[in-house]
Amino acid sequence: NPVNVAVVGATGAVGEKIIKLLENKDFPVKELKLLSSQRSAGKKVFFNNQELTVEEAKPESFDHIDVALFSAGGSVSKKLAPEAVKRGAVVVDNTSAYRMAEDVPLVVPEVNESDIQSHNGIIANPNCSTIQMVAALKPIQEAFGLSRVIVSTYQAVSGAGNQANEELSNQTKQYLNNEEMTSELLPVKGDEKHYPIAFNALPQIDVFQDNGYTFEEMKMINESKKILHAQDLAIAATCVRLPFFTSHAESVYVDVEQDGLTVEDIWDVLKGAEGVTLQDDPGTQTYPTPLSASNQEDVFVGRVRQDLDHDKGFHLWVVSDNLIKGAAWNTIQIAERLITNKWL
Ligand code: 11C
Repeated sequence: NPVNVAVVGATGAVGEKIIKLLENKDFPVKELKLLSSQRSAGKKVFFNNQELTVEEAKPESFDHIDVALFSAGGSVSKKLAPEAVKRGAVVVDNTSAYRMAEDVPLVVPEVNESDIQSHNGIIANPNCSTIQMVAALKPIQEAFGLSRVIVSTYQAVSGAGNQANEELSNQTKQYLNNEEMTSELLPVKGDEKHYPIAFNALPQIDVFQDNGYTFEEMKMINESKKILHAQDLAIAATCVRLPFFTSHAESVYVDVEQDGLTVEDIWDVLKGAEGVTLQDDPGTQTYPTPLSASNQEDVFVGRVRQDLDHDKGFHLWVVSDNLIKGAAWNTIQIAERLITNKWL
């Protein structure tokens, strides 16, 4: 049965993708309500050839809403998600506001779909760099066991939003015109220092924590353990921003528990995994890149190699569109499964 859907953050980088996917995937929408901050209210957006006006998100906006998809930042979710739940909606939240809360399932449907059913009104969508990594890790964990993961990321600028994309465009032009680059946003809006991203690499995504890791790195660590139901998994992350617009890439090292495996064994389980596409053939220079993965729904894996010094160690290259599988598509998948499994 069609449901009433609200999109909160409808004019943001992720909100725009969510609206496109609701349309392209024939999601069973009875009525669609587009919500935003006061600043963006009044904007017009087309949905199924119908012009809709974006409204300012308020508690009353959620009256009669069945499913509310939030991606307007943590503070908006903290304030309004409980209001939506109070009014009978189920919230799929794309921010970090509720991810680590014990009574909130954190879900990548290909990995832990059944966790959805224990929701109390809110289901959290993981961080983009976490989603693609656990999608690739799950089939390996299930088949062979996992004891350790070390990941280094190569992340797209769009993870920091539309304004960050503009900053990269402007700085690129400035650099090529021999002008001084203006840096006002990256690595983190509101942090003390800003560095150019164009022609650069920034080893800081989100703010530093007391332990010397960034919040993005700790998100990858803590969220992965929760999604994989693996509190004892040893896992470390280094997150780096690079100057391209879309799709995150990750170099992932894993230690498996089972002895005697080969690259073919890892290939076999990845080939059969839902939502994962293996693109791995050194002979034909076949591997995924941020450009080839952009605008696709899957998580792409290539460059699978056995560690040269450690038989149980394997290296993988994992790439996916950070705004699609990393955000909008994962959100829509959660909402779809809420409906098809009657878990609303
Ligand atoms: C980035 N991963 O690339 C971040 C964006 O917790 O949902 C996603 C932030 C989040 O900057």
